Amino acid sequence: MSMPVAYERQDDIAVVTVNNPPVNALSQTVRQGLLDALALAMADDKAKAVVVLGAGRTFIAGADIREFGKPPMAPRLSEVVSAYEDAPKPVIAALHGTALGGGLEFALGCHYRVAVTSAKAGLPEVHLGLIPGAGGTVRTPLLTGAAAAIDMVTTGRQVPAHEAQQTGLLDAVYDTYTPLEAGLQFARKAIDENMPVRRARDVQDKLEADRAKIAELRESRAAIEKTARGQTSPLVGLDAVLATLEMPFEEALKNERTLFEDLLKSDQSKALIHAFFSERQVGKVPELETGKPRDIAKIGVIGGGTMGSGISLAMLNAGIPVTMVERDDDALTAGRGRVEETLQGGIKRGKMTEEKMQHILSDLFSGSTDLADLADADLVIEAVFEDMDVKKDIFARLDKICKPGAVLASNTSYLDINEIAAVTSRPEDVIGLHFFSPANIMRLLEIVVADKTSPDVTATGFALAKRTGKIGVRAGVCDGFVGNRILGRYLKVAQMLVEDGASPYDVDAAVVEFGYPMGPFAMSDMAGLDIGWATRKRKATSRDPRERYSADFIDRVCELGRFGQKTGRGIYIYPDGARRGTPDDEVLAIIDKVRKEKGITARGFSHEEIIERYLAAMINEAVKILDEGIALRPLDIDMVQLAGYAFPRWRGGPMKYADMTGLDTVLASLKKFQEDDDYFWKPAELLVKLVETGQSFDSLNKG
Ligand code: T1G
Repeated sequence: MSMPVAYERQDDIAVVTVNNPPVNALSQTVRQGLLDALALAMADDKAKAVVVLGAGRTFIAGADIREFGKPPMAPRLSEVVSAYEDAPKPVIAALHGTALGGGLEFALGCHYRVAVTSAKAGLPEVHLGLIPGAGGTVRTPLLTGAAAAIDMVTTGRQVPAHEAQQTGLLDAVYDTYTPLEAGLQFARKAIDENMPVRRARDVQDKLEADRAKIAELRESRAAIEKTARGQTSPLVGLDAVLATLEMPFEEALKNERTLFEDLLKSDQSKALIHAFFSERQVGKVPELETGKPRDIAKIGVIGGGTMGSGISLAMLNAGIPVTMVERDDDALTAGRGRVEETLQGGIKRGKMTEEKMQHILSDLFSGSTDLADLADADLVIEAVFEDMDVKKDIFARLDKICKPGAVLASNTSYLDINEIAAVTSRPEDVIGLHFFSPANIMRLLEIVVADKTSPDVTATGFALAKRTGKIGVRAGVCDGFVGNRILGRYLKVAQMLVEDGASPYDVDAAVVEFGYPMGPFAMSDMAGLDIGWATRKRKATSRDPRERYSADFIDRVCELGRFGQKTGRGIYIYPDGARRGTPDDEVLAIIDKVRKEKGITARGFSHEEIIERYLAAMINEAVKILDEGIALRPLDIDMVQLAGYAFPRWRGGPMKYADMTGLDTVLASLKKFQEDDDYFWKPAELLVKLVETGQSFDSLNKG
């Protein structure tokens, strides 16, 4: 294996290259290599300046996250940063790709920072439940001012090179150079102009101005806390930057290190690091060992409604040509209109340009009212009404129209893909691609692998997910696949809690307190109560008589034509089209009436018990899904919940949460609730086995 850090000299400039694919993470060998290279540069009398850069696709993208949780290994990154900062010769960091976390902190220890235009710089430690631990919260504000530093540390966003130059983080940005050329160019300038060794720690001009407005800077705390929704690292990051304004440099570094090490031990950080690696692990499925993704150059989307237009946009935004097929011209015009309206919205929000919108509408998007126009599509995604007969008819027609090898996908959210595949002569080419609304925004894509789906087609689904920036999660065929099946269980718990005495508004409040953006009833009002109502009616005949029915109060609300936000009233009232509902006494009266009819004596529920029941039901159903092979690993279920159902990321997902709570504790809760309702709360067999054998969900992830 080549050395992770190479040293050479080009004329009178030392060049230090970090080569630790794939992202030049600061592993122990890289840290040591950097110190060794610095020693060579300092001992080399012919070297008048030093350039440090990354090989491959990016500058250093951070500390090696895989080292976290293991005993620290010398040298510490902070030692490496200080060694470069104290070097007597000018050191220039030449950035490209994404200079992130410890990578940017290393660059801040260099005396100058230059970048190519496409480079980005960021401090994403906050997304791992951490803060920068090697001077990022101390050196950044000295260079950029506190406000820009607070933004970087608390949001973790990647700052484009030109913006980073404007804030003072970078000293020069080069449009046409390679990273090496950029570094050598600036080093030449530094030598010829005898530029000083300028340490970030000595830059004081912005510090005084910031000290004068520290009270104003503190005011950002409330907004950061609101956005954090229970995550602590953004607030700790704010405190660390503010401490820089009030402490001597060395003391501020020590303060940052203490805060960092506390966070590193926190459950939130362990959960967020789990989420980080799970997001990358979830795309590694057995079918990829043999399956080869098919080329997707043209996609057909059948249906231009909310889902069809959203799916079309997800593909168009990734630069993939789409032919939208609708039943008639009016529907097609409406579908195209939805696409254009969303693109216009993107322009208003500064996320899209007029030029790109025109390119999409003129060059990539086309419409038709004839399925035959999909004859040359490489992939067809059906997104029509959730009716099995309608879907079967479409797939039977596609079977005759589409070219051999075309992938035929349904966006159904619960119907049986095997049944759909069976009407075609090519079941191996049929798959479920379950998008989540809005499909151009939501990252989750459930890739539903039917019995006969070929590995190539599954691999094509995962390649499409990556190409469109989505998180593809493998699911087997069952009612609701992974996400909606679990959703059904915790919605039912919410209903039972209300029948037994809790108010829907209190259930929602407890769930929001847990870290969700909204509770189950506000969410149902937003989606439309009529959807759940139709599902309950669809399942009425097949419902097991042992199953408690606890949705009467919602059915009564629906019978009044109150379907939620879209009708101005549901579980909440939405005066004047407000998006945030207010409690409705009439709903509480309906609930009381149902309780009396059912002879239920209402009792109080603490937020703690609401969450205990809510999570126990979610975890229990998830274990069954795992045991049935519908989901591959516990981390797959975590990713479904994190990417598609707003489970708070700093809790890692329901399976990580269960591991941290203790599977024995979860089992004890289920057994306690089982006394009142054996059918609903019976613990999953696999959960019992895991507790008996002392295993965790994490152990299954590794397996
Ligand atoms: N450490 C270890 N492995 C990493 C890694 C890291 N920092 N970053 C990426 N990988 C692995 C990743 O798991 C995957 O592995 C492969 O690299 C490609 O990643 C002291 C303490 C850089 C924007 O948080 O944001 O510095 O699956 O698929 O889409 O203050 O990776 O192939 O086996 O994501 O091109 C701060 C995290 C760390 C950056 C590239 N840095 N990484 O995205 O590739 S904490 C970060 C990313 C820190 C200091 C603190 C992205 C990327 P595998 P990928 P990508």
